[in-house]
Amino acid sequence: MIAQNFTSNLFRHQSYLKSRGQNMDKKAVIFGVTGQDGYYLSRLLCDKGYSVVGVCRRTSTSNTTRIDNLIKSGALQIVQGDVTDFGSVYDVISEHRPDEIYNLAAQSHVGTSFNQPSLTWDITAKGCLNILEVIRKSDHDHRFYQASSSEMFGDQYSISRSGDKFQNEDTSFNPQSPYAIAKLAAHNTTQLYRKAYGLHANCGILFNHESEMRGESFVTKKITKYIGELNEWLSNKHIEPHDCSELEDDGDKIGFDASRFLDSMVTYNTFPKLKLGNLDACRDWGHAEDYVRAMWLMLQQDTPGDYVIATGETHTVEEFLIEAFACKGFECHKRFVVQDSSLFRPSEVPYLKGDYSAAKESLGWTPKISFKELVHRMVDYDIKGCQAKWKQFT
Ligand code: NDP
Ligand code: GDR
Repeated sequence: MIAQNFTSNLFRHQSYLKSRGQNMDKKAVIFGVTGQDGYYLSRLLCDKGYSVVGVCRRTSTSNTTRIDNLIKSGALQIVQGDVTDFGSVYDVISEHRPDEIYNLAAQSHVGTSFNQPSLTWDITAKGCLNILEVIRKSDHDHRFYQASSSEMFGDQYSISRSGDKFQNEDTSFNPQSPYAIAKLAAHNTTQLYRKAYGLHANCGILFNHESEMRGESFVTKKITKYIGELNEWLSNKHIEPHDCSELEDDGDKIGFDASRFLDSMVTYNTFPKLKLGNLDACRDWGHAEDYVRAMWLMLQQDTPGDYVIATGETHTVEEFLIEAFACKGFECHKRFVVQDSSLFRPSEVPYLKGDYSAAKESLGWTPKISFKELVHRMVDYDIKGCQAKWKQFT
């Protein structure tokens, strides 16, 4: 049965490529295809006519929500595998013999890495080593992309002549979390395999990038999803975001006395506040759609290398909050947000702002989506998503 499904999916995949009149010459394998970047990268490569194979780990419930449409259309072929399992990595690469391999697989949540350091190491560091070892032993020329991270800089930055603080390819690393340590190990291993074995192995040192498809535990998505839900709650009570004067502060909730408006048994309504940790951290936030283009560009170069991918702008978490709440016309975010000490990290990365000059010069890459547009796209998406969900129940 599994073999039958596999064959029919493969057939659909090949028919899809033929129907688009595109060549099936270039093949890519993506580890971490079910994540945010996996979605945007597989879309990009399918559009470019690649034959794309995505590697998914086995889970008890489906983890392919983001890529279901690509799978159904036959554009993306899925195979099972796990980067921590050398045998499955070997099987995927030796069977498909891809020209390009993208390693996006990671336990990618920095906060979680403090609670699950060992798992984070196995996936984020050793997973990369497993892939590189298979590439090294293969008789096929594979180009490799490793998803390195600005978290590796930790508390380090360079200073320009005008006193501006930034990070680029020459800034030193000082990781501040088990996640960042694992990423730095994978980064160093990729560089070693390039130097020692001549592999076309590349590291994209990507700064934070977000999108409508961002995982729900990252701070940006937490904020925009909350705004979507809050907006729905208020509109059901006929309260305008720009006039929330009737709302009462009720500790970690906001309250609303509905007795004057509603013919209902329930006269006092509450809605939870948004719980956040550190609001002072500065991040350089871009859009994932721009960043996956940079990954692909790196693998098209004759010479492999490492590149900082960023926007060159930095904002605090609080500035993100202000921009996001302003999108819907809220007068202020403060009455809806409460700080929760359990969400502060044991050690924090205080300031990130990337200088992407090298990527601009060598890859011709620049970001197209601004901070403001990123925030607006995420808020709009979550507002529409919450409205649609509410309609299902009414
Ligand atoms: P996500 O957390 O959205 O995606 C991570 C992916 O890794 C998921 O597909 C996940 O699968 C997969 N994965 C986890 N464990 C394993 C495993 N053992 N074997 C195979 N696959 C596994 O991350 P993003 O898409 O945001 O990021 C992509 C990569 O880029 C990550 O490596 C991240 O650390 C790195 N990065 C991200 C940045 C960002 O701002 N987004 C910035 C810099 C680097 P599942 O769905 O089953 O959980
Ligand atoms: P980060 O992203 O740690 O930079 O890693 P995240 O969105 O988790 O945190 C950004 C900043 O916001 C602060 N913060 C909170 N963070 C979360 N998740 N939840 C909260 O409630 C909260 N409140 C405040 C954090 O302390 C931090 O300062 C992301 C991931 O995608 C990594 O995989 C990637 O490598 C880096 O970006 C670059």
